[in-house]
Amino acid sequence: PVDLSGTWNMVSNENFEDYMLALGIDFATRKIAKMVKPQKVIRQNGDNFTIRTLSTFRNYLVQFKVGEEFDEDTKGLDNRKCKSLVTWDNDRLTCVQKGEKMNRGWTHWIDGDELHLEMFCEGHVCKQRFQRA
Ligand code: RET
Repeated sequence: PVDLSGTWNMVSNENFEDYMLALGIDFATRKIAKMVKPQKVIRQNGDNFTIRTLSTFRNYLVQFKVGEEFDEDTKGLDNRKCKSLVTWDNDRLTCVQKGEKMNRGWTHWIDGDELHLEMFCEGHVCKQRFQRA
């Protein structure tokens, strides 16, 4: 079974600016956000997840149970409300974030010793990779 748990440091970040633009994130936030190298701290306990995105600028926390839709408030990012649902798509942890923005979500998977994260919104895709801290 896949275990995403751990502390992960970002090693690459492609197209983040585009993704943030698609979300309508303001200029000042984008300028700072693209400079930071966030750390992911993931706690996986059966179907229960806590995912922390930590940076010197701002943090983001999301907690959910796989297969159970939840209300997500993207506070500090684009400040929207979504109905989010996370499921396993084979070995990929995949989230659909239903709301004002079309085709919005993300997927996490492990390849070798790296954690991959793709985040998408309205046709824009940001690709991030992380290595264990
Ligand atoms: C930071 C810094 C402040 C501004 C923005 C950020 C973006 C965070 C993102 C987090 C995504 C988290 C996910 C969690 C679930 O797995 C780095 C907090 C815009 C996009 C996908």
